[in-house]
Amino acid sequence: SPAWAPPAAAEQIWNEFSKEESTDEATIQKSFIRHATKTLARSSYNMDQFAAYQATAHSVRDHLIDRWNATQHCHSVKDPKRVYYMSLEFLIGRTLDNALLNLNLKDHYKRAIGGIGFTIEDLVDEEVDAALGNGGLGRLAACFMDSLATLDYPAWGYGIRYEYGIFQQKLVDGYQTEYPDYWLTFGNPWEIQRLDVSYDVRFRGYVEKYVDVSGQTRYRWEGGEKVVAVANDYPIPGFQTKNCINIRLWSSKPKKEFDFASFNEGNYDKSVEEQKAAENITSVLYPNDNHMVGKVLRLKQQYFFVSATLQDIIRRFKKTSRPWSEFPQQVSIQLNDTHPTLSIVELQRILIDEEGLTWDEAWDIVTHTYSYTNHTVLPEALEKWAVPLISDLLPRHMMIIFELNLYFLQRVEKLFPGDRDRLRRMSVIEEGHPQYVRMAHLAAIGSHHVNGVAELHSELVKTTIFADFVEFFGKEKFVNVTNGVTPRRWLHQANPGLSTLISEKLGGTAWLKDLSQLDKIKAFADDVGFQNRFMDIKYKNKIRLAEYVKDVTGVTLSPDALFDVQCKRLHEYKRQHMNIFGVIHRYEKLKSMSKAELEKVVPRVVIFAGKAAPGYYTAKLIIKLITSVANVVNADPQTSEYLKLIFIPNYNVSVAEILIPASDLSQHISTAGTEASGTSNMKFVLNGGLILGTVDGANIEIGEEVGKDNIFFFGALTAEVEDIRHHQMYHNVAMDAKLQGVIKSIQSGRYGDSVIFEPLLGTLRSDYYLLSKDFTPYLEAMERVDAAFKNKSAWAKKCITAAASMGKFSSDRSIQDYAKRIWKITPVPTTEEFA
Ligand code: B1N
Repeated sequence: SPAWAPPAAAEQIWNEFSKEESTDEATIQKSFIRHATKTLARSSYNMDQFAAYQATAHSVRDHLIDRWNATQHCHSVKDPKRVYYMSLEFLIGRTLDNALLNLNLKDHYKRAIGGIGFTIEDLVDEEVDAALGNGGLGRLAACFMDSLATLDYPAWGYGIRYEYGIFQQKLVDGYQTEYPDYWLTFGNPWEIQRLDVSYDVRFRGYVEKYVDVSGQTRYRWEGGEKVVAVANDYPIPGFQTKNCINIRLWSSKPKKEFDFASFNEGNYDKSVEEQKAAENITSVLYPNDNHMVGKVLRLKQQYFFVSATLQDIIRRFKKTSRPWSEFPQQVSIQLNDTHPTLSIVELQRILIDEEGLTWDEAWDIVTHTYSYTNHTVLPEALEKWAVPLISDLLPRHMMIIFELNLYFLQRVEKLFPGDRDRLRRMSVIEEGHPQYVRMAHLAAIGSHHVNGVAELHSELVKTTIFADFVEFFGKEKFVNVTNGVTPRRWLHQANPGLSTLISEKLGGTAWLKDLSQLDKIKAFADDVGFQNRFMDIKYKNKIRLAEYVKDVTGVTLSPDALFDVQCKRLHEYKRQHMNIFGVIHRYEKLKSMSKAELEKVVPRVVIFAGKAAPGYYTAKLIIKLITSVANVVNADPQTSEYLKLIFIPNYNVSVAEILIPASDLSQHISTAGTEASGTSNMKFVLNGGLILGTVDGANIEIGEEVGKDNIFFFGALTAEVEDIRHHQMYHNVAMDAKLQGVIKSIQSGRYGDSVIFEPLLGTLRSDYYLLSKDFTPYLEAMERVDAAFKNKSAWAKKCITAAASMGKFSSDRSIQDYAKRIWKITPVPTTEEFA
């Protein structure tokens, strides 16, 4: 149909009412009341706090939508190269407070909502987290969207709208139990359902070979079953810019609402079966972090998401009638790990089967479009899919994978003639019964750049999993982009006290868009007045956390103690068990001390938080050990002044926002070479806490920035780990004596029936993660921490210096790295004429 334009008489009214509403108090109040009464159908006698949150959210959403429309209009007119960030996880957390701060509306809403008789802080707390991710990988995607929006890049996020996010964790008898996270129960004001944006996605079926009019042999994928992907949009506002980008999350719907034939035959079950199967695809997020589980439904999720996303990208590309050869100049697609790798195969399929390009033309476009981020080198996390599984679900894709692998191996053979073992190592196909498709190989072959997420990790990527690929493609293809975090959420929003202090000293909030300016705060590190204010903010944050802990666990904490935090997914490589063994060692030592000795001890609060994958037995046992030790330690009057132990249940983004600003010390103690980057390490230091960590991941670069006096390093180095493992394997190496003492203490039954912990203690026999080797150095590092904490002013100086050194770790810097070196895109500010 021809483009619509309002009739002359309506034009003025259209222009007036489509403009962004003003932000004076009365206008906000009117908008709140309009949404309360019209959108939510509430009246003044049945408004509760949750309804007030919803009304507020809807009124803020109006602002987001205005900016979103302006941004889209601007991008359509200017038609710049865009980046598409494909991720199966976006761990966004709450939106209200973040949107208010990014739109610079917080104070306006505070007053307006206050005037109506609600408190904005209370309303913010009513929101449930959008927990569509497991941990660091998903949260990184969310930080990246904030930076892309803030820096005015023309970008889209694409993912899945899971109906169930990461499970909710409760403790029952000290064990983790999982409950479904049905986060959409009361609707979601932050999403815009786009029933008009939908695509068919095919599964199974068969491949037909035919000869086209020009005599070419071609293939087409036919038959099978189709489901529909429907778009749901999540506007992401930038900080202090009109720019507002979009995360588009797909949900699955049946193609046929209902099988009437079956229904009429009285076969009711069968008639709804298909519908249920279609809806299942986007039902639940797989709760594994750094671990591959080869379930068919997960593969279906991946292809469903890939297919819908590519159709959407191609539709947008085709609007401007450019030739296909210009696709890579208009489109850059970033793969967040290998999870969306089928996208490479799908684009190749579309170009040759549907668009009629030759194989070589198509492959040239594909390999100039994609780039791939690797997030882990742990073997158990690398994705591989059984060939029969792919053949059944995606028969044409399996053909294309074999074909591109053949061409690839022919090129390898040419460069390294006769090197059979090299071909075996580099093949996309792992031979065996069954064969497997190695997704990382596919991603690397189909991408123009592969990046790791911290310096060390990027080196490991080049020397371990992709060593052969570096020799083949050259090292320029393999780059590092160190992760970052958004200072908007992780400082300005989570720690308003510290943000205000910094803005006061730097004369405004510009530093929140250019974190390198933090450097200037170093000048105040020796200033006692500043130290006091800085530590007073920390103290208040510790009180806020203590109140929260009291609320959820009943345990009382003293904010004068050293708050020592380890919050992250439970995993053996992250070594939460080393931490709890250290706590047991400390407790035993306290028990043996005289009163005079005790008085010299630095009181400590050790806090754990994090979820274990539901099927990860050892990780769940570590939680049980922590809670069992906590029960004993917290009830011991002899030590209670000096040691408290807390496991905060259901760790998520909004818990992190309370926890991180309140820590004096945080632990990042993975076995060297295992944690690709870590990102909470950055958040903790940015909030004025120090790190106790191994020489691993981004800890290393943080150490370089803050200086060696302002970080507590310990433990074996990456280069040593393999030798130590080898040595342990073939020699009778005695376990560290102090660790033996800890194990005896557990086996004494002091923390309950020790039989249940035997499988955990058993892992120390082969000790793959080097707990024994690192235990004494770990305890020694702890002693250095205690000694340092005693000198209040010196400690404050360390914290200030460290926090002020964190400029590098803004996700703005990461995004600018990607944009300039990999995506080749430039900012496109949404200018006034579009607003
Ligand atoms: O990605 C983060 C890093 O900071 C962490 O060090 C890294 O462990 C994390 C399969 C993963 N790597 N791999 C995953 C998540 C889900 C899944 O299904 C793997 N997560 C990481 C950001 O770079």
